[in-house]
Amino acid sequence: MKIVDAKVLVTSPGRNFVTLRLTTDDGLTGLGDATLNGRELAVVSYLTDHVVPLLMGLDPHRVEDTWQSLYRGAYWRRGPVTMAAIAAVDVALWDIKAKAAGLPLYQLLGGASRDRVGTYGHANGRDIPELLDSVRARLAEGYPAVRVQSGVPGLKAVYGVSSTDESGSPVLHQQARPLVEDWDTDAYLRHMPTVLEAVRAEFGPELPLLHDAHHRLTPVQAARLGKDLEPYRLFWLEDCTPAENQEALRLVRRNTTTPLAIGEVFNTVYDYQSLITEQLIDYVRSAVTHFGGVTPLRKLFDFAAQYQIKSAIHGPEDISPVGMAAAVHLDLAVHNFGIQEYSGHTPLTEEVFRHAYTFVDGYLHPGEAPGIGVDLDEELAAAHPYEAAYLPVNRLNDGTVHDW
Ligand code: CS2
Ligand code: MG
Repeated sequence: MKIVDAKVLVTSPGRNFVTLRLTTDDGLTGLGDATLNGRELAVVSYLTDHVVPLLMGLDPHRVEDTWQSLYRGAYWRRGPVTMAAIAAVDVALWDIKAKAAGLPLYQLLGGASRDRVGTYGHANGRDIPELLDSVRARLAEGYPAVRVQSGVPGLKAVYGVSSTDESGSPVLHQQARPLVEDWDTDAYLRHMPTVLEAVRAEFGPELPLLHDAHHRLTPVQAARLGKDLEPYRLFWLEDCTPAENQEALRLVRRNTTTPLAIGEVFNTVYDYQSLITEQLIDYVRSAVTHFGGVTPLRKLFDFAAQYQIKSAIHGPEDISPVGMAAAVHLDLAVHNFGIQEYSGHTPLTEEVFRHAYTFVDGYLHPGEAPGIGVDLDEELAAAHPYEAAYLPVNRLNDGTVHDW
């Protein structure tokens, strides 16, 4: 079997998604997600200008060899653009291999290690009452665990909570120019314990609760937050410090027993090396889409398993259903699965990407379709072309840029 065609498709059914489609001389097709939110076209160019020409004529069964030749052969290694491009090729090749075998991908990854994949959903509120309503809504949808994000008194915008315009209507985070949001770490640190107190008082001790600090704290601030939240027994505190400084986590870990999750912006195992070997974290958060695909993410999970660290694949709306499908196959197969983030997609996105994975009573299953189980409606995709979009930036009240 040979690869005879490769196309990079960009569509925006509400938000931008980049998809690689490979076709073989046997007429099999494979899809891979290459979406890098806010920097999509850089990956499109990396793929079309530099990778697609190398794929023509390759044997699609050589997944590991293709991965190594794209990673090592570029000489310039790592980084989100490179690794999103390699991820798309890797997932498309796994899709083809599994289709050729007539099996769903999880069967090639060792088969199911569980019957269904547990998820968490997002609850957001501008204030505590709105957050409690949002938690209630997620529970009604069946989510077994909930991430809680709340507005902070005195701040107009907070991560996870839509900014509103003067009329109170939500302003979408995706903007043709970056939206500028405000941030105050002290106000946030004072407010968060009261948020968790209220959520626990309303929903009791058993509901698994998560919280995302979105890289905004210094090590000592993160240690303080972890300590202050200990009474509320979080499932995890996510991205408490800017994730690129691995040493920061030593200070946090020494000072709190709140479990820690990190890694949605990481793109290789090297970003995790000391976090894993020094047991500074409890969950690894990378997405198939940003980590170079199923091949390296499986290796990361096996490495993490030696230290009792579990998987928790990043699953926001900006991972396409193609990336989500690959994640759910991996979730079902690996032994050290922890939890899967799942935000779902808009109905239009679900029409563009028809998928075999299901979400029932808060649990995902990849389905039994051969491959990853996703079909892309190219005509509908083409009717919703790329739209320029940026993530917001944060500024402190004196105008200084802060991590968003
Ligand atoms: C996130 C994301 O899901 C998460 O935990 O932190 O929503 C993140 O902000 C986006 O993926 C950025 O594109
Ligand atoms: Mg996050």
